[in-house]
Amino acid sequence: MSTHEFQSFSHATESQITRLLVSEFADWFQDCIETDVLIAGGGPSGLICARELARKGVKVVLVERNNYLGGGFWTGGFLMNKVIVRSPGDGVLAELGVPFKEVAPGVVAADGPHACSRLIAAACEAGVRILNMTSVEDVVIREDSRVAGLVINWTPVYSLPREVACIDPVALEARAVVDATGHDAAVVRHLANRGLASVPGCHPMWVEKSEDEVVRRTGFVHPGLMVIGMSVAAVYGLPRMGPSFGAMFLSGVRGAELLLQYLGK
Ligand code: 48F
Repeated sequence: MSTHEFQSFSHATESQITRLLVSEFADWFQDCIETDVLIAGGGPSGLICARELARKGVKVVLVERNNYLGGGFWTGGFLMNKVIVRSPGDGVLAELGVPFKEVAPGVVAADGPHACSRLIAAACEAGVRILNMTSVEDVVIREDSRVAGLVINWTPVYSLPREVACIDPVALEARAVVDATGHDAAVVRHLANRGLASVPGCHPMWVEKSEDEVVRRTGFVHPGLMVIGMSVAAVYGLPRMGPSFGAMFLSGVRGAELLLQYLGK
């Protein structure tokens, strides 16, 4: 794009822009209220799972409490902008078109911001609907104890004093819910608080054991509720893995495969 022959911007008044913003958002949000799959958390596992589902025609809404997506995937660890991925996780980097280099046998390094932005773009391009600045506050439960949705509120609400922000949340319904909130396992914790699940938390670091186990244990932990990524480690008391991301990708992919079966797709 060049500005050599720059002409004025097209006409639009302030009120027109406000109206368009409201109507565009309202129409879009209406379509988020009932979905096939609701994913809590937009880190690497949540994003890849959402992308895999959406590209197969599943309607997916991803709820992320921060303004930005990507979770812990922007930096590889210790504020260093390189991400390490052990094989076979590098297959996902290759598929996303992220440049990487082999730095040890079966171990690759990529640029964090480049890898993370590619992953976010891939999820958007696949059709994932993203609600950022939105926090999961609770779950929706049905008589058969199935998790049938998520209770959400705007994240800024939680920063306000209680006497100022007595603001009720709203709920979204889905055929399946995924906890991809990382170490917090925030969705499963809502069940654990009612004695319906437990979250022992991660055990000390042991990358070689943890990555394999996280992928193996990815799956449903309660009717209607699946865990992927580091939530798996938190729920099963697995060792933490530190700054190695292959298991986050493959857990997300595995979760998507299981969800496709569950949804009969
Ligand atoms: O923590 P996060 O990146 O989880 P992940 O996908 O990947 C873990 C790795 O980044 C790394 C690791 C292994 O390599 O140990 O930590 O399992 O992303 C979790 C996302 O969930 C959001 C949070 O802001 C982050 O972007 N999140 C957490 N709690 C909530 C939430 C909540 N209550 N509501 C909405 N989003």
